Order: sequence, then C-alpha cells, then structure tokens
Amino acid sequence: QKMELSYADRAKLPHIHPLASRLLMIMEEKQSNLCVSADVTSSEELLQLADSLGPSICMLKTHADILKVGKLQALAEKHNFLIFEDRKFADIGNTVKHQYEDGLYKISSWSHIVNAHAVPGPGVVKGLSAVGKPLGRGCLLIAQMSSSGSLATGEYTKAVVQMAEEHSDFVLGFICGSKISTRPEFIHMTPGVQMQTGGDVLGQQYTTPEDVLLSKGSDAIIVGRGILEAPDRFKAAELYRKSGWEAYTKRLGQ
Ligand code: 5BU
Repeated sequence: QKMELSYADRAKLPHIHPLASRLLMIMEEKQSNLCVSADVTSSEELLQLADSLGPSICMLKTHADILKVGKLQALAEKHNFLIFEDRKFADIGNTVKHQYEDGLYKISSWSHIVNAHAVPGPGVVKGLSAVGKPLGRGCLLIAQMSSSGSLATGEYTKAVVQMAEEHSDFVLGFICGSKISTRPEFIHMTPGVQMQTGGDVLGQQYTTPEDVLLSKGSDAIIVGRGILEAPDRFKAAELYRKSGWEAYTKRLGQ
C-alpha cells in the first residue's frame, strides 16, 4: 500500500517549485485547502472579502479588471494567502508574454499564480515562463474543466500532464476535476464545488468538497458562489475550509 504524503511532506520534496512549496506550507499551517473565487464586481467588495475571508483560505482567485492591486497584496501578506489571477491565457507564446507582463493590468507584477490553456501548445508556457519565472511566479495548466460538455478530456488531459512535466520549473500544477498526475510535486486544484451536487443554468457542474478531496484525490477546492451567495460569507468559508480539511485528513489516514 502506497503511503500518501501530507501537504507538509510534499512541501519539502527536493524538486518542488518554490511557490508550490510555499502554498503547501500555507495549506498545512492554516489547515485550509480552500481557494475562494472572488467573483465580485467592485474592488471595494473584493478587498472586504479578502480581509474577512483571508484567515480561512490558502488562495484567492481574482479577475484583474476589478482589482485594487496594492491593497490586495497587503491583505495577502497580512493573512498569508496567495493570489491566483484566473486569466486563462490561450494564445501564442509571444502574445501571452505581453499579456502577462504589460497591458492594463501588469499581471506578472502582483499575481503569484496564473493559469493557461494548453491548446496553443508548449509555446504558451514558454512565453509565460519567460516573464514569470525570473519573478518566482507559477502557472496552473487547465487540464480539465468543470463545465458540462468540456472538450478537455481523455488524450487532451494526458497531453496537458505531459506538457506540465516538461515545464515543471514554471508549471506547478493543474486545474482539474481529479488527480491526474502521480507526481506529488504538482498541485491539483478543482473548481465546480458546492456543498450540494448540481449545477447552474449555464453548464457549471458541482461536486462536494468530500468528493473532490477524498474520492477524486485533488488537493484544493475553488469555491465561488457556494460562499459568495451565502447569507454569511465568513461562516460559509469556514464550513468549506473545515469540510475540505476533514476530507484531506481522512484521505491521509486511509
Ligand atoms: P462558482 O461560483 O463556484 O461556480 O465559480 C467557479 C469559478 O471557477 C468561476 O470563477 C469560474 O470561472 C472558475 N472555473 C470553473 O468554474 N471551472 C473551470 O473549469 C475553470 C474555472 Br478552468
């Protein structure tokens, strides 16, 4: 029987991406594998969310166009979480390089982690890496999606895993529905999570924290509306954090 490594054990692996190591340590220290998807439309509300939920989360997922970046960075320091800009880069290397470094938002200057589609081929990772690696940033490759009818399945997913393995100096893990790589250095992050299974009218599909972390073997849950639409967001975030942590500890004990 294979021993499952804890977040803390994985953080100390010799070849791990420094940012993955930092994230795993945050997860261990804060007993949180919860990433909140801060899908709100005003920067005031986003900052308020970051401050109130900060203690419960390991990561905050943002959309750059609604950000007051300096203040968010200060809150990330204060509450010890990482910032993940959900930019979903998907162009040729030269274009994503500029989108990441320049443009209105200068994402590389403030976001610890970004994500990218593998559709363009390895050039997308190389372009992002040229900007992000010298800054100590990292990237999650989108290997699967939570939406119904997603085309990111089967052979595509396998090819994404291989692309990640070939660029593990910059790629630190995946957006995925379940554990897709056996390398403990990679972080598996799963969106489409709520306390009840189901979905929305536009194709989103939900599974539970227990299912994602225990049955599917992923490492962290990404939760938006399950928390944002709750009457008490802080209470809801704590509920997801505890549920996620319980599922993870159950998995270690197996
Ligand atoms: P929700 O409110 O928990 O459904 O929000 C999920 C968030 O995760 C939302 O910001 C999506 O854009 C994001 N997401 C997703 O739901 N599924 C995916 O496969 C990817 C991103 Br990639």
